[in-house]
Amino acid sequence: MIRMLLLSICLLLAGERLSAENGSRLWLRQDTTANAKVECSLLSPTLDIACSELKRTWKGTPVSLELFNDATHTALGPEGYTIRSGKNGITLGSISEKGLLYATYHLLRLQATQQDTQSLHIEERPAYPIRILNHWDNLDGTIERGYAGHSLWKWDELPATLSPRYEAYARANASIGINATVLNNVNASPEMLDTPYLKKVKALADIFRPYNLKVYLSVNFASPMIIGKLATADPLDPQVANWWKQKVHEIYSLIPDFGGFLVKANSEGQPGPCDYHRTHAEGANMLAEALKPYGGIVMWRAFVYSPSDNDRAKQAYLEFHPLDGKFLDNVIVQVKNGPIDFQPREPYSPLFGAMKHTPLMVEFQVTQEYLGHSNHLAYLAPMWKEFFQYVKPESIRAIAGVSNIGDESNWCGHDFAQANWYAFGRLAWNPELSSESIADEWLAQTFTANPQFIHPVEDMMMQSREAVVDYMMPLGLHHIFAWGHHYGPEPWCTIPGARPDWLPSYYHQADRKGLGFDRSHTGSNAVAQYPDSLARMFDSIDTCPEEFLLWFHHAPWTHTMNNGTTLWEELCRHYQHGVDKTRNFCQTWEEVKPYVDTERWNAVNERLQIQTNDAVWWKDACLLYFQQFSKMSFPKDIERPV
Ligand code: GCW
Repeated sequence: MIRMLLLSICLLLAGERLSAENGSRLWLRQDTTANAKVECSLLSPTLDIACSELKRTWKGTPVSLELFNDATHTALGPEGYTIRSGKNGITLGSISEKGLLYATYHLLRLQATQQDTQSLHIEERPAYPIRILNHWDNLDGTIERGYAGHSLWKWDELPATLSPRYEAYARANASIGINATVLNNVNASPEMLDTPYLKKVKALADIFRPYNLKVYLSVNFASPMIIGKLATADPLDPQVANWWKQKVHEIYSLIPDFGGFLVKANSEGQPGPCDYHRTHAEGANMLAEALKPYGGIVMWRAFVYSPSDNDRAKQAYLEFHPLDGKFLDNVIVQVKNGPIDFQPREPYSPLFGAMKHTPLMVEFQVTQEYLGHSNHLAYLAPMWKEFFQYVKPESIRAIAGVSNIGDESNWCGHDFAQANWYAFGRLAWNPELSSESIADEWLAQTFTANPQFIHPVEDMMMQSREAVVDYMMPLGLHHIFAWGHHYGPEPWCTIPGARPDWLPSYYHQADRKGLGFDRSHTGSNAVAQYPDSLARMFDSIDTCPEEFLLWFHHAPWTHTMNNGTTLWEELCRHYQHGVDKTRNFCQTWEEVKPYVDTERWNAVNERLQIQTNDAVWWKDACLLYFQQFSKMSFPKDIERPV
């Protein structure tokens, strides 16, 4: 009787765990009862992880992990590795343990995605040495632009209580090659650098270290005043520089492999060197000098703009281009992929390619601030790949992604938002990978490798970002979001006294004549910030790619589009197309129901319904609003807005 009771309690608990684990296991869901033969003559925390991952999960021939120092492995660098089949099994090789850890996850990925592992000859090295997540997490547990619950970091409990999720987070990152993380919001609270908080950070860094995940912090430029009680934060003041040196020393005494600082300065109300009539370079260099002796770096953000007559799209370039070559060599300038702000589609930021003597890194936004939060399915790899169509991967030094991770059981809110965390890591490792192959990999590991599931769902993922562009802001429209939360449409928004560059009308410029922001030579001339050939292409309304038409031009409503229709008709069709696509997604999801567990199927289905309703909302709101200016009727094949 008692045994029966215990058994049913166990079954109940197991059942519950299974259900709560569904989303929480991310893409790491392989059976862990393998008991493989793994050989590793060395011992270390990192190799322990690699060996136990393999022992539990690998189902093939024996594996040995070996450190090499030959030319091949040296050329692959400390994070690079080889995977080779031989007579006695598979050998994972690297010059460092980090490489062996990444080789381990690579091999397990091959198994999970059902690749042939009979005769392997793999050589890998990451494209960038820094592949970093930026958490916009506040010390009070909230997350700026976060849509998956509260922060993973339980600051109140740290360092005494260590959530198991800290290690799970590090493991997930290691499995996709992410090797660095900024724990706190760029709108940084100065308290982050207080000693009690640094001890909490140390506790996290200790957990992350064996997974090769380095910790960085965002810092508030006025910290010397707010926590150091100095009278100024002027970067050229010796007392200020000294305060930072001591603070950095304290950090490294706790965290010897600390990565460095991320800084948002003189942007959206944050303090910075310009408050003291110093340049961004002077501010960054002062911090860089403090970090230099320890090998630390400064990631200085170029996301700056002020209420001025200048087109906002031009401002980062205008402020940073004159500083080219003025930064110390342990500073990297971090530039958002586009010139405005993570819109569903932007042309690339012209700072890339223009800062010839300054190391740059790109900042992508993984969290969907402008792409339907965690309600909309939007697979972002195609958006990031688009950036690389214009910016050569080898021209940048590192990649950052604004995290979409929170404390919800499935980490990212939407089960498919996990794919964006995954894709960010994979592209940061190798930007040449195709969006399709990353989607396939993720799907096979997260759901099932059955092609009857993968094909339609990969197709849905591949269309999803373009669908969002279509139903939110097609043809180069941008920033017509509702005030503040950036979720729904609000192209009509006017707020007396508000900054013009925070209002949608600033961006869409709709009037009786037409629609779009004139950034050609007849307008703000932002096109001139691009290299000549691109500048010419964007500048002419006839050669500007249609996807950027309203970004660069104020086009007449009757402008003839490539397919012979008018701008107005084409605009209507894009909105309609976006709506149609979301309906198709619901249909696809219905069809693949047999391949997905009920819990995740329902969760995704619910969100697809919301997305479809939202798409109609966007279409109706925008078209009815713009029609007041175009005064043209809706084409026949468009569902009439209500
Ligand atoms: O995208 C905008 C966001 C702000 C954010 C800012 C930035 C962290 O709306 O919430 O602040 O950009 O990137 O600094």
